[in-house]
Amino acid sequence: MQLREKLSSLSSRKGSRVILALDVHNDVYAKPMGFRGEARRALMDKATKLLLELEDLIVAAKVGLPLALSTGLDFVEDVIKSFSDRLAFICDFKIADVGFVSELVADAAFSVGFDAVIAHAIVGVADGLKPLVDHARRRGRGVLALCAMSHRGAEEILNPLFDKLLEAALKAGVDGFVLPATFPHYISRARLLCKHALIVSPGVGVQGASFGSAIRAGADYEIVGRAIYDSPSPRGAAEKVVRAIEEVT
Ligand code: BMP
Repeated sequence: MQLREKLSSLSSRKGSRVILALDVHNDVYAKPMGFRGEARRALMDKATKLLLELEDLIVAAKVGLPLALSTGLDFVEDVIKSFSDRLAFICDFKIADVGFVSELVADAAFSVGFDAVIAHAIVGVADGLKPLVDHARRRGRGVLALCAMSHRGAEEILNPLFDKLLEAALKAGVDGFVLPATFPHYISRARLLCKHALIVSPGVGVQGASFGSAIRAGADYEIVGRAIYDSPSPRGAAEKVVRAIEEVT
């Protein structure tokens, strides 16, 4: 099933629009080599327990470099295999390279079972996003394009290019956009320009935007990391996000 349909079917089934950013970490590489195995196992345990605890409250897990580098992709593949009927998996390596290399990275992600990869739209269409999107399509997977970011520095260089980035992403034929809850006007504008686009949005919770605010601005899903996994009660925190989103929908 394509990412969009998978997310939407899981969302209707669970009554949730939450994507968990699974950035759990424990400084594996700061430890001497002989102790890394133990640290790695502890981290794998933590990630697996979180997904077990939250699987009915979230529609997807977004896995980025912090977890993938610490545990390796074999572990990620095992996790995807165990949960793929209940969760979508989005690979967030923020690919930003020439098409050939982007395809190599995406290939690794797709081979371990990810439904989609996130790529920077800043690389442009020709020999950048386009071959990546074509490649993903051939493998039946998706590409989400990052067209604006959530941190303050994004407003210095990247976000002022938003219209061009969105246009490039559309031209390349991506499946959707990653847009910041902290600057919701980008979400509203994308929704206005592309009524049916898939929009996922980080920046709620620890980064300052309120839960539900990205959905109110026009996003389909909110990406939440620390506010859930760093909470003393991840389940309680996730329930709070789900409720806040319900209130605005
Ligand atoms: P948190 O809720 O802990 O702030 O996590 C947000 C997640 O969204 C992180 O995985 C981060 O890499 C990602 N993200 C972001 O915060 N801003 C962006 O503009 C794009 C992102 O992918």
